[in-house]
Amino acid sequence: MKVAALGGGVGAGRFLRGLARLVPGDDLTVIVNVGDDVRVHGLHVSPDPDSVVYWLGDAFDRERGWGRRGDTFRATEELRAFGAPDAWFSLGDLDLATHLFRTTGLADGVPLSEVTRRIAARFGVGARILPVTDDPLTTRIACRDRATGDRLDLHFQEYWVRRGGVDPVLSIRYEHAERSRPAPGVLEALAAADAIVVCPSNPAVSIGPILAVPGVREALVARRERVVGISGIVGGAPVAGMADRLLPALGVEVSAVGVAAHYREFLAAWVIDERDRDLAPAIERMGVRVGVLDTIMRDDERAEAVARAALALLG
Ligand code: FO1
Repeated sequence: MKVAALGGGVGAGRFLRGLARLVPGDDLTVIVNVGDDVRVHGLHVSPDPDSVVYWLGDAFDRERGWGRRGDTFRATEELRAFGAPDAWFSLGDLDLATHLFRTTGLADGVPLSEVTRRIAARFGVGARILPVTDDPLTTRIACRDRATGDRLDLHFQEYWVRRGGVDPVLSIRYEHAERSRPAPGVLEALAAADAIVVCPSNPAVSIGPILAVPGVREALVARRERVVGISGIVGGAPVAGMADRLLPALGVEVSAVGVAAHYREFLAAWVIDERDRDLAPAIERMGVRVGVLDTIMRDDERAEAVARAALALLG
């Protein structure tokens, strides 16, 4: 069985540990968000592709929620002592090696998708990890400075890490998306998949940029009968991350129904948590099949159960 999954960040990583148990090796293709990618100290940092690789390669720091387990931050501390302007973004010492390897590869003309393949191979990841595009694509957040009320236009990482996600969000845009092309293999994986899974990732800043790459949303709509998603919103709040601060800017209600409605154009089935059981009829009225179970993925066994339920909903 061939499966293509769309995602990025912690929600995806946790779930993919379970999905990869059911769909071993390169029968699983993960199409990953690159809108969070950022240049730090001249290095190309790809947080979501790295998260997925570190999760599947069992190297992720689950406690911190980003970066490599057991990492140290001596280089970042030293950069802070220099007063380096980018030192608000912490790069672990081991993680730095990933960014150096990626940046030199890109400078030598190797596409991001190929560098990502090499990084995934180093971590023994069998699944194919594909950045959605090799082209520039950046998530920008327009917001109001919480202190002054001034309008700000920020890179996602400036909004979230540098300023702590406290500024009221006005709008979200995926810069350069309209000029980007799907990376080699993305549309092919979507066309060949027996199942397409939308991970429980942030719809605004993880799934949104993926869908903004021309051709990707259309590919999902064309395969609607094979598309299942898992809600990352449980009981009206995100299980992880900041979706509650961003979804209202897209006009999306922060609930399992709100996100299902946002995806309905390409969604055949939707997995929700048992705490949201009452929402099932409203989702079914949109023509979307619903699976209800405990979706809190405390460990890989739970993640596998959620993945199994999602695939079963497609029949
Ligand atoms: N998140 C933070 O809250 N603070 C950081 O300093 C930080 C550094 C960082 C470095 C590499 C990386 O891959 C991720 C990093 N993150 C950090 C997480 C990241 O900002 C976001 O959580 C993701 O982009 C959202 O998916």
